[in-house]
Amino acid sequence: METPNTNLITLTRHVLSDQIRLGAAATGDLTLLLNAIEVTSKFIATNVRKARLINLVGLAGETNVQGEEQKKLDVLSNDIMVNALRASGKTAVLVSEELEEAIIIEDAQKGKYCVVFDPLDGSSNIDAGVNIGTIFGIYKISPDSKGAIEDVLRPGSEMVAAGYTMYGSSCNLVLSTGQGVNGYTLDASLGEFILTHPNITIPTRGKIYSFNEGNSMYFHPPVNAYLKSIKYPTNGKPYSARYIGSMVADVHRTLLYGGIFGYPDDKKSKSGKLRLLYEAFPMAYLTEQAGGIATTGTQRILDINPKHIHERCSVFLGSRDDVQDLLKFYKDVP
Ligand code: AHM
Ligand code: MG
Repeated sequence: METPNTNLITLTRHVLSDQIRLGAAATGDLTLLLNAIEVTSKFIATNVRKARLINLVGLAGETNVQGEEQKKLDVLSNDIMVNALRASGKTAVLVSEELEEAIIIEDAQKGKYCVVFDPLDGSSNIDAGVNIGTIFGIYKISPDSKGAIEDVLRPGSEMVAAGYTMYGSSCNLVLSTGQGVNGYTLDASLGEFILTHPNITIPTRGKIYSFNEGNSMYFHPPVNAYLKSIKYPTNGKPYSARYIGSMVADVHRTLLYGGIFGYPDDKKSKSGKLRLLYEAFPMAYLTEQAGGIATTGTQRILDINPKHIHERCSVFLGSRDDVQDLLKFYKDVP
């Protein structure tokens, strides 16, 4: 029998070792903040797993058999994140997909980081037991700011960290603090995320495309022309289609196996569907850190200057060569 590893690299140990390496510049605040996110991921993971058993499935506002009001999983996930991030004492501004307005943290608990997040992305998949996830991005407030909305209305390239947790057959947390991308798997018996995917790098070319092709009739000409080119190649094999409809799962697969994920703007959804701040930015940040490209088709995603916290944008991301192939169509087909 194999003896257990006694030199486990947990998420906290790994992030701490990075901070120690950075020396005087690091205060440990980011480590503590990430620790709060890690705890929320464990809480959400455990509730996602037993959702059907404890009446977490269904619409918020519905009552269960005991006549108690149910809390939808995404509401619950939002609540735990807001509570844990506020209590960490390391945050100044919070933006959640679930909340219309940003939360400005009161002085007594204020820190210097801003967290933008989608607490439970892909939640329409919950009832079917399909993978869902939490997405987050982290900014540091400007030196002269006390924490204001302007601190998060900044290009994604200014984020200091981004990541996601995927709740699937295993629970995986994927994180970048600006020095590459690492993946950790939750060991439920230990209650710790263990480093299992060090230094994730996207293959330069993949064989998979991931689009909701049901929207083809609305897609702009460059997108349809590109899709045609990979389905009917003049030489070589056509690409395989994989689309889960859960961004975290579709991007996770793209980071590991390569290929291209796309949710473009189209004739119906003029700005696309995905949210810039807490969906597109964190995933674009991770993609670039893993050596890939993330674009709207006409612009690098991380260069966009957000005007509103909930704005949307067109997204294509993945392997360098695949995204460059797509971009050629944007140049050629107006
Ligand atoms: P949500 O934030 O309402 O869950 O929507 C975002 C999700 C993404 O996870 C996924 O990429 C996309 O919506 C799928 O949309 P569609 O069902 O239109 O293909
Ligand atoms: Mg979402």
